[in-house]
Amino acid sequence: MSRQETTQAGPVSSEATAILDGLAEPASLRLLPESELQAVADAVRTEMIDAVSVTGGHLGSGLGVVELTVALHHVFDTPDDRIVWDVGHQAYPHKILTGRRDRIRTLRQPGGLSGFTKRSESVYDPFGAAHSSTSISAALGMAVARDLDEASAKVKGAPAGKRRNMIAVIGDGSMSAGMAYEAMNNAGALKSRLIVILNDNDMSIAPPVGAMSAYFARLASGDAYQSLRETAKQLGKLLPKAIYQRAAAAEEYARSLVVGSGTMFEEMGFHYVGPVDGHNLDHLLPVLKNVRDSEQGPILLHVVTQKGKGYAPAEASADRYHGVVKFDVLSGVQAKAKPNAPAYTRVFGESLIKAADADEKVVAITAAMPGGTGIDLFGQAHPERTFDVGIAEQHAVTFAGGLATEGYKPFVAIYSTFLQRAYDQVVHDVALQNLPVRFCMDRAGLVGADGATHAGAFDLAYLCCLPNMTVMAASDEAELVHMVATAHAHDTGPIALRYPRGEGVGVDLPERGVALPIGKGRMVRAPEGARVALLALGTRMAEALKAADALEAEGIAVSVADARFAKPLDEALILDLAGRHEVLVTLEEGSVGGFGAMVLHLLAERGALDAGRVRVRTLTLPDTYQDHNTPDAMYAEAGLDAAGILKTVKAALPERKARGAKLVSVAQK
Ligand SMILES: Cc1ncc(C[n+]2csc(CCOP(=O)(O)OP(=O)(O)O)c2C)c(N)n1
Repeated sequence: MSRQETTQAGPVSSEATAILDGLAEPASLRLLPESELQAVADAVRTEMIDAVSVTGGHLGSGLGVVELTVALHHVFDTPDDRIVWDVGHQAYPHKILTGRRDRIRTLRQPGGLSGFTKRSESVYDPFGAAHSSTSISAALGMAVARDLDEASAKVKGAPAGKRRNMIAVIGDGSMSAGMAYEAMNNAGALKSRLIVILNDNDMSIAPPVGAMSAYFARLASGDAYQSLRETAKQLGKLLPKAIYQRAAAAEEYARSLVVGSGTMFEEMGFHYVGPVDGHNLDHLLPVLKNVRDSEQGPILLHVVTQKGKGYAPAEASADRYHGVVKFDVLSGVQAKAKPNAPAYTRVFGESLIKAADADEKVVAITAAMPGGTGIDLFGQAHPERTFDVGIAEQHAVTFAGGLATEGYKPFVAIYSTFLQRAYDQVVHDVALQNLPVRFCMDRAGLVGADGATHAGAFDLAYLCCLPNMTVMAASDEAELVHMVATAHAHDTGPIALRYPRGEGVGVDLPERGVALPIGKGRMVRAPEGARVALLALGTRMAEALKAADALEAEGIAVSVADARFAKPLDEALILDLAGRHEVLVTLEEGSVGGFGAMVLHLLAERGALDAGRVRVRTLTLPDTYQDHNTPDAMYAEAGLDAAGILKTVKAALPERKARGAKLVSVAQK
């Protein structure tokens, strides 16, 4: 079967995966004897590698939890028992086992399965995710809802419902975020029956950082363990007596388990169990059963796994194949396309290095995304001024605020979508105090296969409303170089710059960036007698120029301006455009409530709309969460490609009639 056919036709029904044919739902998996579960795991692994080789996506994380996923669905009664996968990027094996195997080769493809967990996709996904460290909070909410239901049934004398389990599975990287601790703090106090599985593969996207990571490593190395006899005794306290006696007799039980007392988790009110070898089903299964049957309050089960397990190229790679494009299964070689222009991320990283070469006050901060943000490059040049704070965006922002108070020039490089998590820190810790923190938002606008959870859609709306904030968007990679220089020079308050995922447009890069005048845009095209003005913010400029060409070809002259700043606006430029054109269209790679809203606000305030002479249209992303697709298709859906711009302009453009005749729009003709 060719690759193409494989993609269309669903699972390869090879010998290696034949055992999965009879396992459409986890209920069938639960009927299998334990002795067959390793064969199921092997088949899931084969299926997953083959599927991701054609779709691309997250590979290493899923490979590391294959045995854990099989064991969980065998031991727990899903979907009544809830498994909440943190981030959800490791849930491909879970998708294969929960009725989605026939669509697994549509992962991240247009119209296909999401690359994360999604409630609307399956009843086996009780909580949607993609941003990290939410699983313990969500599972605790579910556990408390169950407890309230049970209490209410008791009061009403209704029969007790089914005994249900709530399980959060969270990686060691995701355990670096504050939310995980906020949830554990609450869970320890509530004493609700909740199971947290710490999937410790000693990796985040990059190698994990921080004191917690070192602590997990110490726990896993066994230094903190008690004697096995002591352990068995302590574990017994968690379990109903009969089960304990049975379990205690099992050799693997004693072999694999240690209950730590005095671990940080114990201090927080959790029963700590582990570490357990997450690839050994003989160890995992009895432990999970014991944890399932325990009547005790929150339990933390520490499972040690290997990212990329079972696929040699992944095991051998530095990032354990966290995220991959299509690849050849035999060699593991990825089909990386040759870039035509440098990526924005690289241009940003290199520009920042130059700024830091000349100024020792420049420091760079990333929240667990050194590679994704270009801070890895900066780290090679200036390691002592590079700070990877872990998945901790809130901390990253306030930490930058602290640095700024002492005269440093912090550049916080966080994807637009992840900066959402640190909003109050942006407002309260930085903007309100007018601290010169530089927010560098990679992945601004639509990102494609990662879908709605990762769309950098809202930063313009959530930053432009903040007093003291300056907001810029680069229209090409040369502009980005200048905007890094602008952010460096702007030391009187916070400033944000946004740029998209992927490659630039191929313009020449200046050797050095030059600081731009704050709040000034630029005219890109200013033909005589233009009736239409396109005012673009960011990289929609390329589509604006295409649309302008098409209109010119029809004899409609078009002015094109690059706003550069969403805040402060170039008032003179915008008022001039509104005064001289019949149609003014704003363009942005962002949600409603952003740049277009700022422009409308200005025009309304200045009375520029009062005479009704200019027709203003604001092109933004739609007021929906767009499903994953290629960015081009998503922008077309949003009407933000050249064709969409053309359509908007034509619908708005009044037709020229004889003097005195009523103006009607071209589209109304
Ligand atoms: C709030 C937030 N910040 C950053 C990310 C990007 N991200 C996705 S997975 C990941 C690493 C997660 O590491 P871990 O929890 O250990 O899981 P593993 O991939 O190692 O299985 C990061 C940083 C995210 N999803 N959410």
